[in-house]
Amino acid sequence: MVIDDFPFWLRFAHFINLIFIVLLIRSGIEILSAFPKLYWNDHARPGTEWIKFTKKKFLPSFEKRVWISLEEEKSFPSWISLPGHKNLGMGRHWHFFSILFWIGNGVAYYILLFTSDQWQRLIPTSWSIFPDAFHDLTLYASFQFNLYGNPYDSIQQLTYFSIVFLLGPFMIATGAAMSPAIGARFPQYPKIFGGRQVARSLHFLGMVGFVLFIIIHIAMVMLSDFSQNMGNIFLGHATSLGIAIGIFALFVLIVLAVNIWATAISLRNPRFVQVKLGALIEYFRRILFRKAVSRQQFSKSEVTPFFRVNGYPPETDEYKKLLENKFVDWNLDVNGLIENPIKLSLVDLHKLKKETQITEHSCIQGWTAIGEWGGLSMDYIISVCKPLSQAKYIVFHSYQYTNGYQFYEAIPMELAKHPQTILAYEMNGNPLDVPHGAPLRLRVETQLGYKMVKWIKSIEFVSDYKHIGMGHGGHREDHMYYDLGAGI
Ligand SMILES: Nc1nc2c(c(=O)[nH]1)N[C@H]1C(S)=C(S)[C@@H](COP(=O)(O)O)O[C@H]1N2
Ligand SMILES: [Mo]
Repeated sequence: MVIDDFPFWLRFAHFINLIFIVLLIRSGIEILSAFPKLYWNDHARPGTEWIKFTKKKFLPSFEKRVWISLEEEKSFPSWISLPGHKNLGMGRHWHFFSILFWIGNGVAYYILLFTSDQWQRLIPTSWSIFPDAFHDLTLYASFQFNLYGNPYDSIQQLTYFSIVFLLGPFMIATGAAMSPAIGARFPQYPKIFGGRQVARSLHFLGMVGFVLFIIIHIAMVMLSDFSQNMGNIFLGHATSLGIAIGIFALFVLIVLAVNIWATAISLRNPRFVQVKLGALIEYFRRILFRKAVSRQQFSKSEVTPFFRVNGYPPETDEYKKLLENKFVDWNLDVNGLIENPIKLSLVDLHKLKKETQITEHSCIQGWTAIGEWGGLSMDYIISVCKPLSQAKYIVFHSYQYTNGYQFYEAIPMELAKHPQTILAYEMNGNPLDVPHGAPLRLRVETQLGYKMVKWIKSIEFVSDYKHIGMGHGGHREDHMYYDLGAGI
């Protein structure tokens, strides 16, 4: 069966796909660089990775000093990752921005494929495809290519089918399995893959699959009938060698230009990228995750023995004194736009109803750990404080400073009311230790770790976060250009 020329929409979708797949791969490698180790289980114990792209030492013990996961970040060069040089925040913005267009383009392509006769190019209609493919393979092995591109040979059809209908959806499925909001709302979902670290490893292998496909695909386009192929890809029909070379050069130039521009703007003006791409991503994130409430309940046997730490413990005299006195002089100061400002000591907190939960923690860098947390519900604090109607966000201020800036994070009021949003003073049945946030830390189980402020000093109800810090909603948003919403 020979279908007519390649229609415009098919060629256009192929081109859009090319642009965004390259952005996805490069930004994905950037995300990998923030935690360049891959595991087969969610405890992600240092030393048990099946592959790593770093030589840095990292010990699974805090006996001598606290090791923090930011030390595990690796700097990749810009030619391989977008934008390179430890820019996880930027990498994520480009990854999620590109996903929107890649999926949108993919959906349009699927629809047009099946509402026209073009699906016949990709979907095998006879079992003879397998013996045919074997036959083609023997020809390939002797470098006899028969790829006139229209119709595809059996190997092409099987490969394209696998990429379009298997690998593409697989990447979406494994990507979604890494989202803390999805995992919190549907704890069974990541378990389909064997947990978030397996999903992360598979997502990486899928990326390798895409890269190999792209290399072989381009090589085949060049090695078999080059001018016919380039003509089909761009014009819909065969063309001359001169024009084919021109088209190829045009493709390369456009892909290069897009990538150089995206890299340069991310390195020079990350705030611009954060604000612009972030706004679009946030719009979709709200629609998808606004209603996601954490329903996690792992069992005690699933608790992670070595729970990584992020952020060095506070060094201020104020904190050290409190620690020396075992926090008897510490008070949780709750203030801002509320009817009842309160101060609660640790003893007071212990008298209140205790919530416990065993949940999975996802750090934005990529590691996970399962822990049991005990403390009081934020919803209870809210009900006691009686927020004024203007109060829209709750800001958690820490005793800890990083490079001279006080750590804080803001979360929307609705998120604070979720049942598994708690102020924890206990971890795995013991009083919270210093590395993990003593005397009190936040747990917001649908979010990434950076939202969960440790070493809490005060809680402030505000109408907006623009006047706090640099005004982007948290220390990590201000200084590392992380996303405002931390559900993915
Ligand atoms: N004050 C403060 N809180 C913080 C951080 C920090 O650097 N300072 N790091 C955050 C990040 S990025 C993560 S992943 C979690 C880690 O919690 P853990 O150290 O208990 O594992 O704490 C969060 N809370
Ligand atoms: Mo983190």
